[in-house]
Amino acid sequence: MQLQLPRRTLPLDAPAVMGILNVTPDSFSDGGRHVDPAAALRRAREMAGEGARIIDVGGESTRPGSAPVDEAEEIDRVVPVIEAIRRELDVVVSVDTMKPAVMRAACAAGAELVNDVHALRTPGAMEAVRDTGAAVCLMHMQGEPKTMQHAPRYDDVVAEVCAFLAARIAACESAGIARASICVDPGIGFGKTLEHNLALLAHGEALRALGVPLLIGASRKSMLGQLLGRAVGERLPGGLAIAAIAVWQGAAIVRVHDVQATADAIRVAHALRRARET
Ligand code: 7PJ
Repeated sequence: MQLQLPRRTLPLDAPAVMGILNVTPDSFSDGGRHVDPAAALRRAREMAGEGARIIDVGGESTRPGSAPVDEAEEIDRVVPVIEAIRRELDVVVSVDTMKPAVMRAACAAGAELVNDVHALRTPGAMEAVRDTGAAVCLMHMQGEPKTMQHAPRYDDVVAEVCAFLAARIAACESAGIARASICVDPGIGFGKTLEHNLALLAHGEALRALGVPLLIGASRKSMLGQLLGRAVGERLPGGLAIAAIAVWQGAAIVRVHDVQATADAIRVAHALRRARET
């Protein structure tokens, strides 16, 4: 298994860690409203050293209830950080954005993967990815970030998420995006109750059957708070359990804050899976 990037491929025979790099003023502030690219680069360096093969740079929070960020502002936040990472580190940079203009600017700066929680449904997003040749992660979300947790509802969450992702893969292929450049994500916490999240995580095989690499992101998320009664900073053991079980079910990429611990956990899960297959 691999993911086709613009001028190279990302091998995924062994699962990859995608390290989260939020470049929002509340994460890497220089004290004011601005993001400090040097501080973000230090964090990227640290994650690469801990084994992240992908660094996911995001300039707009998509957490439940968060407000949108202006397009020019988002570009100003992510582009200098992407350029700095590409200059120095041998990692794949992905850009976590829903906006076509940000996708284009980020890819021009060196991003090779577009991570879109909106699955390229924003007008112009599909064309932006096709034109840049970037790979894409299509994520499922019910509703929009501001209101998605109000009353999530499904008849069969696994079947509905699989059908949505299959339709988005088909739409991308029709628009000229190669299937080899597509990965998918059920969107843990995006318009889902705890029960919905658990059903999706327990049915990784159904998602794998879509036939493209599977990405799972559950790091520090509220489902762990609900299950464990733990604050955000105390959710690593729970997150490691999810990462290991996701890889056991065939996930190719796990998106996390805690890179070193996750890299160890998924190496063990992957070794066990290999042992079972041979
Ligand atoms: C995800 C994401 C996820 C993908 C966020 C957070 C919320 N992108 N961006 N999958 N989550 N592909 O990290 O808590 O689960 S932002």
